[in-house]
Amino acid sequence: MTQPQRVEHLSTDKGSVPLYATGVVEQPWANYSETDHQVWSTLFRRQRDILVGRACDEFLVTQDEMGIGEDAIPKFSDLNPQLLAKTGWQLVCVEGLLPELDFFEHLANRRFPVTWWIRRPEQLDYLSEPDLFHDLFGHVPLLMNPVFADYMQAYGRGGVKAHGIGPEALAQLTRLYWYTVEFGLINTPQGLRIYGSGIVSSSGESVHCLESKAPNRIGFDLLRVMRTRYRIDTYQKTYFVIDSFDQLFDATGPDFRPYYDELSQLPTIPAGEILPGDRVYQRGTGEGWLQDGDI
Ligand code: HBI
Ligand code: FE
Repeated sequence: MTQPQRVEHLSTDKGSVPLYATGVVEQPWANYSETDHQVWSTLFRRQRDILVGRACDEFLVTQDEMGIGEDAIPKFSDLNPQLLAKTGWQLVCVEGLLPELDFFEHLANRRFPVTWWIRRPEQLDYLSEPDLFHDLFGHVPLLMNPVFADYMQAYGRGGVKAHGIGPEALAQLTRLYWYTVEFGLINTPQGLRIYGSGIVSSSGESVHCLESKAPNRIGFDLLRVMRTRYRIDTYQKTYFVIDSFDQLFDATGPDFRPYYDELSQLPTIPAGEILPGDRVYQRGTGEGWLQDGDI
């Protein structure tokens, strides 16, 4: 274990790029300031309010079950026993974004890297890189769900393979993560619900993804997803909707090698495009659309 350091940005001609760090560190829990704990509490309360009726039950139930509370930043060492007992996953503490292969290897071994630092009060609404709130509030609850937990491990194993195949395969597999783990929606008898961590950790996008008229909501199709480009700095133009976590797990069960071969012959799809054959969902929460300009 090395001492944690705040990961800084590097100014380049492409803009501000986060520096990657590989180390697993000890969560410096005693060093969190009162402000850090307040940021956690504020974000936690705000998101839990917004997510009732918007996040899927699996997410809300597992979050309660885990014992993540609003009072203070949780200690990873307090969460690990429940997680280990339920699905065999464990949290490891990291300084920030990891190189892809390191990230995949953690997932393949049922370890989820959680960033130790939390955003500043002036960054409550938006941050371009994962922090503790995004990782812990957004990603960790569903690791308590057995099917989702297996999907994440399978994804990590697939990532290690794709990394060995080449950059195109890696880009295609990364789109799958983006449109499921980060920005996925799920269809339920009550209407569409959120499960993606990039959405559940964002107050604006939690509403936008379900209630705005602007984005497309398209039924999940593996190869379609792997061809769809995305932006990391705006709300998504398209969300893909699964019917169940079993569907997701089953669709991604086969070896992806033939898919990569097939995809190498096909063009990528711009984020906002609808294709013939797409199953487009017309409704969000079932409470009607907001007016243009509401969001
Ligand atoms: N590292 N800590 C961390 N968290 C991530 O979500 C993450 C990462 N490294 C790479 C990465 N995500 C992406 O490349 C995903 O596409 C897999
Ligand atoms: Fe994330």
